[in-house]
Amino acid sequence: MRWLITGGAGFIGSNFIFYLLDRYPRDQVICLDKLTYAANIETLAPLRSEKRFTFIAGDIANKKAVESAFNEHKPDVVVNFAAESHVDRSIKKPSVFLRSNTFGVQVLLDACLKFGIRRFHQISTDEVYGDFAKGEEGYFTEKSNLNPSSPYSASKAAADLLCGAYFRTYGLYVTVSRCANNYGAYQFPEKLIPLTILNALSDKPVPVYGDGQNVRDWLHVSDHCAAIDLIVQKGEKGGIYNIGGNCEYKNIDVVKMILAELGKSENLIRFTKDRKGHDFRYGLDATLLRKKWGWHPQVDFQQGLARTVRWYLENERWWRAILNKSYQKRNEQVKVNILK
Ligand code: NAD
Ligand code: TDX
Repeated sequence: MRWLITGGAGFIGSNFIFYLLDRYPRDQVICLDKLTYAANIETLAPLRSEKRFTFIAGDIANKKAVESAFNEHKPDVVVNFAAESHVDRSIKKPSVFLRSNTFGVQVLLDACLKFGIRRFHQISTDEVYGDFAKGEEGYFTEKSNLNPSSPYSASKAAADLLCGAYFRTYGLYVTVSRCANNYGAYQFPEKLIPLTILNALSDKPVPVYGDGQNVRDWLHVSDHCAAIDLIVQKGEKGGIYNIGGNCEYKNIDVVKMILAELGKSENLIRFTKDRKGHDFRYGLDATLLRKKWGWHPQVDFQQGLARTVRWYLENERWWRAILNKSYQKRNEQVKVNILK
């Protein structure tokens, strides 16, 4: 099988590429990525001599670039991870989120129709359902209404609706998965877990928004990869699948667990001004995935978190290049060949 993975130089997409090459020794993987600030091309360096892997610099919102990649590489399946993914950035500057996360998906969907792609899978998020307020209980199922709070989650919700429309109107074989918060190796250090690890390592203050009581459901990235694989192989045409971690923690508790793992003092914690429109709790019901195929998370959070802390300790070269911005130079060298 020939997989086109968009956004594969980022956190989850790169983990999925490693997963695929390991699991399917006869498959080919093509990665199309714009190499934004969130990508570090060094993540994919171990694949430089891998004959089953091809990297293409390109923007999913550029129709010509997408069509030229589809035409040259003739993928069987497209899995779209490409997106602007950081909520705080979307609050400051929404436009690029609409362009990449919504318009980019429409460009991909059109290309799938034009090139007769067998499967298109859209990686979405639990954030499209909106949140449960403090004191409220409950879980969102795949049938819950979409009620996104931030420009990021609105741009993702719009893409989900487009996927549904391309299934209904054109009969395209589309699936969508909505996942909880991921953690693990290669996560860009602007997100809560890697930011806390790296700040604590250099004894810098660790920012906790508001009172730290907001809740997130955590899933190790390897469990997310396994779920995506299942959905791509077995998901129904037009199917939507929640991928939950069944692992809810308050932010303050996650931060304290990381500090304890690193042997650092809780005095590093700084409560800061809250995020605008800050979602309180998501609460994802992942019964469908469990009932259909017996999927459930394999990685225990405490062990997965300890393993993630260790990964950052052992891979200083990777994150140091991000902190001192030298990774951008490497990205720019590769972007010289960007599809126009
Ligand atoms: P990330 O920010 O680490 O990586 C995103 C990648 O997409 C980067 O390599 C970037 O260069 C690329 N990209 C951005 N815009 C592009 C464009 N226009 N064309 C081509 N490439 C582009 O993100 P992530 O955390 O790996 O998230 C991947 C996907 O999973 C996103 O769609 C996100 O919405 C979704 N998701 C993430 C989480 C999470 O906890 N991180 C949870 C649920 C869903
Ligand atoms: O410095 C911080 N301090 C803090 O308290 C940061 C960066 C975050 N937070 C809080 C905000 C959230 O309640 O921690 C929680 C997690 O924040 P993020 O890591 O920014 O993730 P979140 O906003 O929950 O969104 C993530 O999960 C869903 C991903 O970034 C999205 O791409 C995904 O769709």
